[in-house]
Amino acid sequence: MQTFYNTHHAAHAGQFEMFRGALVPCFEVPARADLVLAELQSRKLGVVLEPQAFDNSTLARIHSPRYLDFLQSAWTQWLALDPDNASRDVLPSVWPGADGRSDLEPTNFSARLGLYCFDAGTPLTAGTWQAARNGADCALSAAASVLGGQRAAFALTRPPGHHAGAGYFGGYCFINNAALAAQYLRDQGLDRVAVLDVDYHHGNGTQSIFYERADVFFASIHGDPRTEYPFYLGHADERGAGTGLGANLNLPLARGVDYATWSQALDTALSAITRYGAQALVLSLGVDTFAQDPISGFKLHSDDYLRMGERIARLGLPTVIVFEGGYAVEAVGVNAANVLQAFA
Ligand code: Q9C
Ligand code: ZN
Repeated sequence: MQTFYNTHHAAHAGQFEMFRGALVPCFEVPARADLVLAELQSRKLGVVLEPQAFDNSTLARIHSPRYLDFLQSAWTQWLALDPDNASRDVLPSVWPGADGRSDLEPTNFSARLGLYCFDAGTPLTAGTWQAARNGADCALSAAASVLGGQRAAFALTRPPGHHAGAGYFGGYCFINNAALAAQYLRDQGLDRVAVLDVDYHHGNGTQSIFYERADVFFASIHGDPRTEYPFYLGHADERGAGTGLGANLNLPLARGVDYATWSQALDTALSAITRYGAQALVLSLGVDTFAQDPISGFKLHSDDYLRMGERIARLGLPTVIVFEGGYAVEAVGVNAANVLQAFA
């Protein structure tokens, strides 16, 4: 399998995220991607490639121009507020809330930051744009590789993407790599594309991007949003809207479930993708379903990722695999590589 590795990922390295009134060290660290790469190389799993460079207009197929402008210039604006900001991460402290206007862009930097970000756990740093932008190239390159006839391709990148919406970041995510890949498959001629999100957290960004569309089916297996992040989206009754009604499938599960229960939801999702008639699959591959994950609540074990990869491969679809979450750093390489190895 071809792996498109983001050689710029470590340019994004947050120091702290807000948790219960304190700044705590980030869970989403550069070592995550390094360890996946090391595991692929030690198993000689396929070939590691540099991505092609795609135009910004490709990103604008998913993200709003004003959001992309903000992301690209945020660090410079942050420094302009105070040169001492060079040593500080950018974290928001004010939001529009449910009744604030989002049609107007405030002039004030902090106000714009809150407009474009939904949590206080996603530090933006000096190299965030560089890392996320190169990650988009990895996802698009993987999609191009699959369109060129490869059975599957892997975008090995961080920061992850599935919590990012058309106009916002959060949940450690800035650019929605899976959505970009799905849109690229559509734009290059496929009529029906499915996104399967197996990260522990609901892919609220991906769901929102495609919610009113019938041409991209979104299925997600995740911790029940009544207790689990991102909380405000991911319920079973969210089935899509307008022409997209029926093209969204959420399979929330209670904390504590193991692979026996989780894999029943996987079978449900895969059957729905088959019934939908997808011509290609984008897999949002988070391995934070692992029993030892420090911020998640499922109980999957390393061997379960082999069964997961094998089962998803049996769908028989050309597949773009995009790396998302997974924070048990020492196991993230083995778990992700198990999915890829069993798939291939
Ligand atoms: N103290 C992904 O897996 N908050 N994002 C967790 C931990 C955010 C996870 C709080 C979790 C986001 C891509
Ligand atoms: Zn996650």
